[in-house]
Amino acid sequence: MGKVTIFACGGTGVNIAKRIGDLDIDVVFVDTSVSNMKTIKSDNVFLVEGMDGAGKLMSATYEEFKPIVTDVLMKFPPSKNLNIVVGSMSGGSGAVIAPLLASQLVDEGYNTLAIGVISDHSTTEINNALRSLRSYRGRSNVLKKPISLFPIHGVRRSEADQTVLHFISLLSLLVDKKHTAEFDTADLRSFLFFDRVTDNAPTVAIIELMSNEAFVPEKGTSVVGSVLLTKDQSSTIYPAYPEYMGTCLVTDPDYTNSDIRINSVLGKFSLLVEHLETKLKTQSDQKHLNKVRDVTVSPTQDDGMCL
Ligand SMILES: Nc1nc2c(ncn2[C@@H]2O[C@H](COP(=O)(O)OP(=O)(O)OP(=O)(O)O)[C@@H](O)[C@H]2O)c(=O)[nH]1
Ligand SMILES: [Mg+2]
Repeated sequence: MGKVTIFACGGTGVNIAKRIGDLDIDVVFVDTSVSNMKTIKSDNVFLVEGMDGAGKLMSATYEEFKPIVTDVLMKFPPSKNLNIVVGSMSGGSGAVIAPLLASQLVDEGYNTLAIGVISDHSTTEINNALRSLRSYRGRSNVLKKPISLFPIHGVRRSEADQTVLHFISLLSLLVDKKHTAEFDTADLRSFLFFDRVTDNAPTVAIIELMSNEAFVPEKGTSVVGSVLLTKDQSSTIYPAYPEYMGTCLVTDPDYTNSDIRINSVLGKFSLLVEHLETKLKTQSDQKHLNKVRDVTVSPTQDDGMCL
């Protein structure tokens, strides 16, 4: 087993994870679609039987996948260091598989981070994203465990994919003992399971990346944890100060990034949900205003045919 295991869920998860070439990352592909899986040159494939895609209908995936969530983790043992669950939140497969898998991993005590790509090209996509987000929150409530989610939205597909790949490379650096110092698996654990080291109740924390500069958190939000990725031992974090902080010192001479701060933010989840709800309401208001024209027909035949 490598240092990191990625569970790539649904079409988007599979597409993005196929592009990961790092030997220290194990990728497990989980999908409902036979055609998506055909192109994968790996044995780490879990196909949800009895389906051929979900056609963006989340309930279909829920029925089939819920009873077999733990089968995935038995067949493909999770990483002791870090597990990343990635998929679209706007389709019918990844939007269900990812929250079920991520919450199961968290419940079993594994260091886990979910990455969710949100697309908003249609009402269905926004609705699914909201359902998937609420599922993360609902699972966190039921399990009484914190879940860390890195959402990506408002960007084009290629940029979203790039952001996911960049974030995965940063996360794998966090557990890479060869090229870093000072940051242990236990530090990552305290960052993810923030309820153990702070007085905050478990909920869904939103993970964000930023450069190490002073900033003021948005109203209604609070930075519960931060990890500073830096080459410079004397670097320190700029305010806002988090409740928990870890420093990961990058010793790799080829690392060229300037200081990067990974934040875990409480309250931001609500802002994201509100933002998507507003988008949805705008679309439904427009639909209301712009009534679809219809025509009245008088069939001549009993079966509805008009002759
Ligand atoms: N960023 C990104 N977005 C994608 C990609 N493929 C599809 N999408 C978008 O994500 C949404 C969900 O698509 P998929 O990820 O294929 O959905 P799924 O999870 O496989 O679910 P179903 O196809 O309904 O079974 C689509 O409506 C697209 O807008 C991809 O490779 N990258
Ligand atoms: Mg699909």
